[in-house]
Amino acid sequence: MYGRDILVRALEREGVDTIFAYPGGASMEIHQALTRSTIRTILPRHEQGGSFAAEGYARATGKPGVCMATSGPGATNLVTAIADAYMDSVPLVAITGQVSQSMIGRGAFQETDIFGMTLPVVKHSYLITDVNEIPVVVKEALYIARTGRPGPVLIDFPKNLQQTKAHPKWPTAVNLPGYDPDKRADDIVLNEIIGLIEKAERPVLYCGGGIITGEASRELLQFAEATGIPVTTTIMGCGAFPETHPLSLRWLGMHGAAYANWAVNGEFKPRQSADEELVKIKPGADLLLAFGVRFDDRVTGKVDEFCRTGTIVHIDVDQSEHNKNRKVQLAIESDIKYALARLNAMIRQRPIRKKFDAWHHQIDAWKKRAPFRYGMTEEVALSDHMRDHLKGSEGEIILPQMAIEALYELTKGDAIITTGVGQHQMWTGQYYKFSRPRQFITSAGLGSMGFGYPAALGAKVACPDQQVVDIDGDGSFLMNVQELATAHIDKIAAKAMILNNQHLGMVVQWEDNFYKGNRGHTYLGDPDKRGEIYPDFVAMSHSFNVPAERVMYKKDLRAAIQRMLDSEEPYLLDVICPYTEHVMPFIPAGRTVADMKW
Ligand SMILES: Cc1ncc(C[n+]2csc(CCOP(=O)(O)OP(=O)(O)O)c2C)c(N)n1
Ligand SMILES: [Mg+2]
Repeated sequence: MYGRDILVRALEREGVDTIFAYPGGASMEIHQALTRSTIRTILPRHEQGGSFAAEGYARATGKPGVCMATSGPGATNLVTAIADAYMDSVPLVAITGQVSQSMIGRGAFQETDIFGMTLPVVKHSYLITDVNEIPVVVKEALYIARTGRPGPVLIDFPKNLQQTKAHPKWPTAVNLPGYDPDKRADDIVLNEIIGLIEKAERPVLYCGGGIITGEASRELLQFAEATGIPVTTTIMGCGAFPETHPLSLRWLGMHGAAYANWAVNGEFKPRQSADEELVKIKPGADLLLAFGVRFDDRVTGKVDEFCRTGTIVHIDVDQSEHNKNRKVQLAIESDIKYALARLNAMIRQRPIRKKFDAWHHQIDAWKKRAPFRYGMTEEVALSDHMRDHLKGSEGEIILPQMAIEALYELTKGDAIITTGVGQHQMWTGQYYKFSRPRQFITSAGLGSMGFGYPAALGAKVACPDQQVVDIDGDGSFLMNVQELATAHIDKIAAKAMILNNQHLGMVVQWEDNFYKGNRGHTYLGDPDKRGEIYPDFVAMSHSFNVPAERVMYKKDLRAAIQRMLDSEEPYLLDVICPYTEHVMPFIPAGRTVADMKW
């Protein structure tokens, strides 16, 4: 077999059913092999789209997503998704064609050192140097990508080896003596956690994407119910614990629920500047069970003040996260599903007697005081959006939060949702309540605009029977708008609902807060025709043969969303919203819960 065929056969043998691949000189040999394969090859219209789609596939299933590009510019177009997968621990295998071995290092046409370029953002990488290595490399790459803390793996494959013949030997097992992803906490240390719970008055579970990648949601639900400990998640953890559950505190951090931030940090007298002293009104958690999280700055704010007076227990499969951002009292290296299952077994034998009634009472009071909420503001009423687009129909304005709530209701909270990056992303987290893992697919750590629609395509390919909707921003959507072609040609019925505020809304929000509203290139419309919506996403979508419509008035919103949901094809709904809304609550970067606006 030729090297190209061995690679494709190896992928088939590992159960890969889909690859998002864009060809070129250094990878077309492999595309030739793919034409004879059972693997579904999807041609994105930009390698970034293909690699985000592979991430969407991986995030929706937990199986590695696979993408491929040619050398040079094709390979560099994959870098953003590789970095994205690294930040969010997504199993991604990126295959790149490389120039022939004799040309490497000579500045050959379309040569880049993609191996070197991506080194800081991969879990592992390979440059194939011998045609006989291919079966082992492919098996290892997929194994490393999905096990332990998942992440991206690169395979760089020189063209001459694609064209070399060999007799493949298929390995039956991986043999990686230096890599042991199967970490298990011992019972002694888990018992210590039970002791800490027995002693605590105000425990909180702070759970992240690790619960989802570790397939530990069921165990988490059992543990929370058996102990009565309230659960807050990170954005990556949304859906790890049902957000409609009475013990749910929703998500925490910069734009998270005020009550989640108070529960973890305590409630403080609101202060206007960081120079004012911190005055605590009510204490927060005295025990924080941090499971499958990494103490990201968007969660902690000023890290020294994060859960300042609580005892913190950190369980993570990746030891390098322990004491990295926040010093903790007890760090445990373990698979989280294993640890939670053991804890549950111990609790079954010796139930926790504590009830934490006073704590639940306090949390209920906080929840009542500061739910996620929105309404008309003076800024919106006086905005040029009102003047330019809604004159005479002011009462018909569609606020972005309203559109998400309507989508939540009309999908009965059951859709897979992807997003771009910006205000719409935060509001999606707030107004769509996620009840199961892998339902909310969002670029959290890297925050890559352009992620939403291609990720929706990948999720829809993986889960064809589910409704998949990308809730996007106008800026973010435009960054990979070409993927409407992929959707139409490959018949992938992923929907896009654009919350079109004609602005880079999140940057506008920061301009309003920190730069006196001075606009620094954050308007996306046509400054000469402010009364028009620009660009015309509906016309653009029609040019791709994707049905689309625009909705401007509240009275038309629900019916328009329903038409989008009923479509058996991809569909674009352009929802025109004001840009003057701010995402609330808001803790400015590096600040504390005392600085939270809500
Ligand atoms: C690739 C990339 N470039 C720039 C940014 C910085 N950025 C973060 S949010 C944002 C605005 C996004 O605008 P839009 O997609 O319209 O969403 P909105 O905030 O208006 O809802 C920008 C420019 C980013 N996150 N990603
Ligand atoms: Mg916008």
